[in-house]
Amino acid sequence: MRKASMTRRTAETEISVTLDLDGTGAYANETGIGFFDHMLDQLSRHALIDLAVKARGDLHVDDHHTVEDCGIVLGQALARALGDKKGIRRYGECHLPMDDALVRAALDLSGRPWLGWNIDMPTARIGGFDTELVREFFQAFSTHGGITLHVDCLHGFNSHHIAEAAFKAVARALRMAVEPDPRMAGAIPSTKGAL
Ligand SMILES: [Mn+2]
Repeated sequence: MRKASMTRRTAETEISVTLDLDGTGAYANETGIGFFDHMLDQLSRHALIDLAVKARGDLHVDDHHTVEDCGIVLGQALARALGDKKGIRRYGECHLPMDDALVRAALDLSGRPWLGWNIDMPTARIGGFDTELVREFFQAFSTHGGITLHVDCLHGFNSHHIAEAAFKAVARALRMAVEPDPRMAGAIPSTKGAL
């Protein structure tokens, strides 16, 4: 059962995440930040991971703590649901076009956190959403999920499209990486014998 539920409470945020890696892409994300919910919905739908993120954060300060902490808990939940990673593909990649935007994501469920981030947002905001929080989210997610993650924007001039293409690209790469590989026959996909 590749599922996990996690809750994290600090003075700044209270976040709960429930996910099922073998889901259908059903989602119920309520963070209090409309654009961020829209991005989490994309992550779920295009990774085919069932996902419910519930957050109550200090949005009167700004969205930063809530977005970052959702990345932390989502990463932790992913790592827990993956368990020993037996029989998975481990690597995933995707070139994701969305109108003017073309974003490439490549990832390794290595247990070694790394974020290579090559995205310049043309605007500081998407509606009321601070565009630099997209990177903050993936930094927290890759760190706490133990993911080597590279995300590069190859083209694009619309911030909404670039951000959404980034979430969808990571989602598709994640779908590939967490998928059981029948040829692995339940083995851990590493010559070290552990990931
Ligand atoms: Mn959109």
